[in-house]
Amino acid sequence: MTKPRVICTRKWPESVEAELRARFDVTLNEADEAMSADELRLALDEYDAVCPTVTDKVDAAVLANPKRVKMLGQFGVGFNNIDTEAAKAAGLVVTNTPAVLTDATADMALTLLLNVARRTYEGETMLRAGEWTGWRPTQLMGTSPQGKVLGIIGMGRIGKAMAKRCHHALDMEIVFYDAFPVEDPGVPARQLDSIEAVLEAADFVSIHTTGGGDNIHLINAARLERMKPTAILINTARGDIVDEAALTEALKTGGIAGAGLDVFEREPAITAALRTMKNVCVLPHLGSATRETRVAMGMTVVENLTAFFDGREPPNRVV
Ligand code: 8YV
Repeated sequence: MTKPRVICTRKWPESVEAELRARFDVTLNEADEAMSADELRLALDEYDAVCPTVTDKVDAAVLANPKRVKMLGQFGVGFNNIDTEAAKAAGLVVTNTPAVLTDATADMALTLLLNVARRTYEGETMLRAGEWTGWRPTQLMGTSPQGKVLGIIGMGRIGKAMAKRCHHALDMEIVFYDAFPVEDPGVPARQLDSIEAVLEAADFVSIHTTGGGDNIHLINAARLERMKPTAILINTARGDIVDEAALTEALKTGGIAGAGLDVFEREPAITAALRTMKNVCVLPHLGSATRETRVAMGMTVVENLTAFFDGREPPNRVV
């Protein structure tokens, strides 16, 4: 029996690539260079399954009348790089990799929260530039998270994992917004009935909702104005959830105190303002970047592909 033809758009961890080779007629991306729209279109014509990542824009134009592809096995929990309506219209099944990256992403949100609160990235930059002249009682004073309010936007798996960390490790009070009632937030936490209410109450706001669609610029200028001038915004979800221009303005004018960003509106481009402002810690989309997590994400794609080509329902089908 001929094996299904599968293509990965980027380089994946070696153990996952070995598993893919064993199960499928797979084309890997040794050079790890992003594919162009034309290359993606060609892949949809020549492969049974294409496995994209956040860097592949699988939009309606790319998805117009594909000749061969039956499935898109996204490497990642977020899939706003894929036009799911167009994929559905083309009769494709789309899967993602939830759950396995929950802890890694919450760890990164916590890393950013502490980094911005304690100004560690500023200290490191100063040291690396050879500018440390010695200890002073008032040098790089940050803010203590203990007893402060954490506001979570989007109380799914990652939001709950962040709440758990901040409750247990930092003694923070938790409030959150979610479009749906959340019966069990996992730790003591109050669900508020609007995003505004969370923004007004919080000393730290951490975003854990999906990107794209209605969530584009969910955090806009008007909502940023609701935040305390002492508040810090953390985003490890998707860059398009926050209006970056409005955020930059709020950070420049003291509308809010700081931000920790792992995701950006036009990745990998980052504005000069965000790169240079002292009250912003920027990371290159590292949320799920641990060896263990990336292997688990890859193996989840392998399970989804295997189920699909065995004629079973893939465990993580989103379309
Ligand atoms: C991934 C992520 O590394 O899974 C997600 O949604 O944001 C990241 O952790 C990336 O999206 C891979 O496609």
